[in-house]
Amino acid sequence: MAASIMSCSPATTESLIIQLHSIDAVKFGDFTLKSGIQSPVYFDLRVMISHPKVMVDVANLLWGKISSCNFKSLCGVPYTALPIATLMSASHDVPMLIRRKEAKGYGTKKLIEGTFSEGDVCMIVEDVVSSGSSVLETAESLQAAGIRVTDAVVLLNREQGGPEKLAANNIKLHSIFTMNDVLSVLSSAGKMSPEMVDRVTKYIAENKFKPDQQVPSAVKPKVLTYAERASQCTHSVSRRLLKIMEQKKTNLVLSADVTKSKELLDLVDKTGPHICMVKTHADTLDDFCDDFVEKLKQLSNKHNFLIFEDRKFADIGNTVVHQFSGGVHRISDWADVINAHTVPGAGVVQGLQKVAQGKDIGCLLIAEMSSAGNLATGDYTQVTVKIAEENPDFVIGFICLSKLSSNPALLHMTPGVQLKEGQDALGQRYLTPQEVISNRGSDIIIVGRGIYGASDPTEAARQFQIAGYDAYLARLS
Ligand code: 5IU
Repeated sequence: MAASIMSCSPATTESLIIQLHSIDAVKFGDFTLKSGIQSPVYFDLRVMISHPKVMVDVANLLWGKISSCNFKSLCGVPYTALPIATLMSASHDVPMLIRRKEAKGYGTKKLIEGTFSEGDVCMIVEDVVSSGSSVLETAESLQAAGIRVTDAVVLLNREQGGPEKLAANNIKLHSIFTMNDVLSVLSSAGKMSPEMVDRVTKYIAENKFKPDQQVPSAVKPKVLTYAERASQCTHSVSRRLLKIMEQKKTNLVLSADVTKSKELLDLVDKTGPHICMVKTHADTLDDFCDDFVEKLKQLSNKHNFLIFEDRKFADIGNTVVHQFSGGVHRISDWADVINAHTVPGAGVVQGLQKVAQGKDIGCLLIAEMSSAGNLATGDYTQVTVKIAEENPDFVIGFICLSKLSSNPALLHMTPGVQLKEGQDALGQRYLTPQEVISNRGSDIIIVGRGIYGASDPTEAARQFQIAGYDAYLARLS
């Protein structure tokens, strides 16, 4: 493995800053930045691509910063950092990943290009970091594909909250130089007039992020309460659900997976005060009938919860129209919430939405699954999130294992929850309410056997209610 790329004498930070100035990648004068701020200094690191030797020096210095870190691949943030990451990748034989700015169309175009396995660690490479948003966006896309991001490396840290914002998201930022380093090197080398040194010093001091000030809300998003989110929802069903969650202090959905309607109704009546929604599998009931539906609706009024039929529609649009509205179960007559796989593409959502027209029904998309070895990962998950975000009139959220979208109107619901982590004999994997809500940022826990399999289902529901709600309060604080 080469120690550095085709460079006779390795560059130092100082020599690189002088080179960047000489190729006009750092300029002094009067500039208006994208943000509208007037600045006496301007960085245009894109010009590096016309100076291969400078690029090589940049790549070598960046590599020197991260050579002791543990990572499996490199991902350059488009555009300037892409060729730099390529140089680092080729010279050190470390595979590269590319994050597309947007996936055009569904299915074929992936957001992350390259070969990777779930759990691989990827190092992000960037030219300039200001608030840290571009690095974070890249990290979020990689993480949605199952790739871990623990570190990022950047040439210029503008000291405008980037390291703090990334640290708040568990990403350590390594940088080669700051604005102050540029100033001191160029002023010592006589490349700036004394007047310009004063102006730039003042500008840096005024614009520098102060570590004692809180990370600004634009930088560190506030976690919203259920009530605040309810007021931001345009869909009536998510609004209703969030209001119930706030009022009843519960984020617990009971998965009532029993096979007799009387048993289901008894279970729901007992646990009703502790839940915000009941999840049914109408096709597993031996004695499903209209009377059962009527009684379930009465209980939903009595205890104030919604009804979620976990039918998992997964066919072409035309077929799901009939599965949803017809058959023995006529789900569209009684369910408040339904769900769908996105295997068929967006047509499944359009078919279901056609039936739901004029009714108060919200749809959840299955973006991730709790079972071992499932295929709802990576690009599949990302495309599912995109379909959800593009259909706010009908899609109210996801079945998932962690927070996937920052849109406050989209609800994240997680099955596979018990009070202890573990696995059943058929591949179901369990996480705790604390892990799901506090650590992974989901909104709702879905619990089946943990409640109906307990000797006292009412007490078990109460315990899950407390554990789930406490985890939500912990996240708020
Ligand atoms: N369910 C999962 N995992 C999933 C999806 C649905 O467990 O990925 I999509 C359903 C299956 C069952 C309930 O109805 O959630 C979980 O029941 P237990 O808590 O008994 O495992």
